[in-house]
Amino acid sequence: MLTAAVALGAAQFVAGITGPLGSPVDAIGEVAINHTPIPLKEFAIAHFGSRDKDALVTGILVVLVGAAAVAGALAVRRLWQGLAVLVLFGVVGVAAAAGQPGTATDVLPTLAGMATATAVLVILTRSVRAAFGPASPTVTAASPTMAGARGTPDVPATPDVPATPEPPARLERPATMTPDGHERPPGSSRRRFLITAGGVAAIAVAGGGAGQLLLGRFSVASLRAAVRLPAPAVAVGAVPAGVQLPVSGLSAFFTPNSQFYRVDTDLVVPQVSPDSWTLRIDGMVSRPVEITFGELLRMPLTEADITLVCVSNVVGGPYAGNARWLGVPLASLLRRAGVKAGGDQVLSTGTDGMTISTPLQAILDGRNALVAVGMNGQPLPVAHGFPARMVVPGLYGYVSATKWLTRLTVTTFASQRAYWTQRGYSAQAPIKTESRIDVPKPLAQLPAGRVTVAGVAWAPHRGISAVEVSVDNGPWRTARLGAADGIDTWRQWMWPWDATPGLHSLRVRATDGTGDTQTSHEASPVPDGASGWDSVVVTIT
Ligand SMILES: Nc1nc2c(c(=O)[nH]1)N[C@H]1C(S)=C(S)[C@@H](COP(=O)(O)O)O[C@H]1N2
Ligand SMILES: [Mo]
Repeated sequence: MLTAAVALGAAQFVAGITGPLGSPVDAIGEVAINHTPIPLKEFAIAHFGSRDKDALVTGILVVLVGAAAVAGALAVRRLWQGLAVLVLFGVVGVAAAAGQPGTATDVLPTLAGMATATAVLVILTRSVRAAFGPASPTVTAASPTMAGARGTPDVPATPDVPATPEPPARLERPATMTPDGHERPPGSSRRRFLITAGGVAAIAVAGGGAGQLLLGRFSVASLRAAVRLPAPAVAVGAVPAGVQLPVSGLSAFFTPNSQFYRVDTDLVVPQVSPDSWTLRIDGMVSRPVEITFGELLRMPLTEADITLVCVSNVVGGPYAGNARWLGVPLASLLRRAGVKAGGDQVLSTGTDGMTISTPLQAILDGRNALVAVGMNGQPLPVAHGFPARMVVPGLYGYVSATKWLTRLTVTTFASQRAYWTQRGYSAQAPIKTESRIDVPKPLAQLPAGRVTVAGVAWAPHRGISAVEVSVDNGPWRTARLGAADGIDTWRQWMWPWDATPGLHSLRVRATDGTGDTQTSHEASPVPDGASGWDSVVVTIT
């Protein structure tokens, strides 16, 4: 286990030099993410929520510690068996790192970890055999100079690294005996083992810590802080009064960036420098173009309030957020490149290798489809796609909201499939009409009398025209709506309930701007989004 720790420490140290994508645990985690069966992914999201990545890394470390324990037990008897397990893990780590969308140097951390671990395993097994093992000809050997040092009891002056194998004649000598035939002071080899082990642990911690510090160099936080966003050419201005209803516990109309849900496949948040970032537009276009961040910021910027929803959001779930975005209309970027006839899909790519397919028609039909650079008055947060991402009203994030955007390819649905489509999700995925009860909380205990039931409802790009609440499966009652800020954002709602003592269930449903009422049909997120009515049960006393 110490060997595994030192392997990770050394790898982390080298990753601090070569870059964050080389960390073997993260690289293996990425492979796991990309190959996780969809039901398991939905399980992880449902049970670990946004801590699913921590759960994955913990799982990998648990497996690693378990395998290391087994490998260590093997190695004490037969070193090659322990080394074989180590090589196996090394090969997996190298393969995982090589498969990442980073650079060729991303395999170096794993190789360095392997090399260090090999040396450490040899040293530790010998030390362990000397300290705890039965007489063994290969482990008690010591050079004459070391034997001299051992003549001084209690002062282990030399490291416990055997320099030369024992001559065959001395094979019978027990482990507790020095080469010149004296009894070794009891405990001294154990002490030496503890010192060696302590040293290895210290190297592991120091390597890991130094790597962590060095990795800070790759952060683009300071570059982000230096970005000055230009004023929009098309501004939305102040939101209508009354978008925010006066209910505590209700989701804020604009989700603060720090509280905005984050969903992506990345264990390591991509750090993309705006200085080297470019956006390439190619495929079925007449003039492929490549645009720098500076050029992007000099184009006329549009402001738009848009609610983003993840397809993995279950009914009543948290993966929806509303923000004021600032960006360049995707349509104008595509027009620059000249879209040729015949294409029906824009395949966008993130620097993390994510691919997302968006219907060309949704980008060109006049809605505020943007390459966004700003979110709620700030440059995009790094975790939300800095320096630039896509935002398209009305479509789930996996078919519209590419973060760390670097390429737009005009193509066809028939010829190319995107990441989640390859994994069983629908290619076409408009956001379903949903409503959520924010207050009261599930299983709340409240005094009888006036209780405010409130929440949010969304049907991006169709708008919300009504929300209704039902108590104990009784008649639907019309809720009061917050003011509408266009059709692309969610809308708050509240309903005053005269609550009587007992156990009650509350349900909510919304009607969108086209007059369609949210379906009661319960669907899980796969393949094109959850549906059904949110409900909470509360106790009134
Ligand atoms: N590059 C990249 N972009 C991505 C993803 C990703 O994994 N990688 N996830 C998508 C999904 S599934 C959603 S729901 C949204 C979430 O955006 P947010 O994290 O800013 O809320 O980003 C989308 N864009
Ligand atoms: Mo998503």
